[in-house]
Amino acid sequence: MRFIGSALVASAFVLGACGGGEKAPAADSAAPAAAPAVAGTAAAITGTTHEVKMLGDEKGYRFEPKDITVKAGDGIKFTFVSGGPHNVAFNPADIPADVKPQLDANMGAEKMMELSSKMMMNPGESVTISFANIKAGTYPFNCTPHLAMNMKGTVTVQ
Ligand SMILES: [Cu+2]
Repeated sequence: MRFIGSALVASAFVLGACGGGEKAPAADSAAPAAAPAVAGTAAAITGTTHEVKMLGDEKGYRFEPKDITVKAGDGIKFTFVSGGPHNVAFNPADIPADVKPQLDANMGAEKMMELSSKMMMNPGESVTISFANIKAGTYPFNCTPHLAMNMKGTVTVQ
């Protein structure tokens, strides 16, 4: 029945479409797609935005400061200073399940994958990560390209 109905609709469309360039949507494509996994919504920074530099020079690859403590609602702006490319990535295995969705949503636009910020290629680029709605704890992070060179840090949320 469904096939016949669609065929009739399609025929009617073809007959009536002389000169019209617009295509009617196929009936079958109107079926809703599978619902996407519900992603967290980024929580806006309500407190202080702290600054962390990302460096690579003769002294090595590093975050400066490498360990930082923030209050609930604060954010951190990570800025590429030298020696990239750099990013900011949390290892999903290090992040508690009840923190992961919110932290992932807070990683900023253009994030590369779960808990990984965009890759920054040039001095002056930055990513700001909100720690709003993140429960108290210490969360280790790293720079993916320089993980093997020990470019690591921690953020402690009070
Ligand atoms: Cu790096």
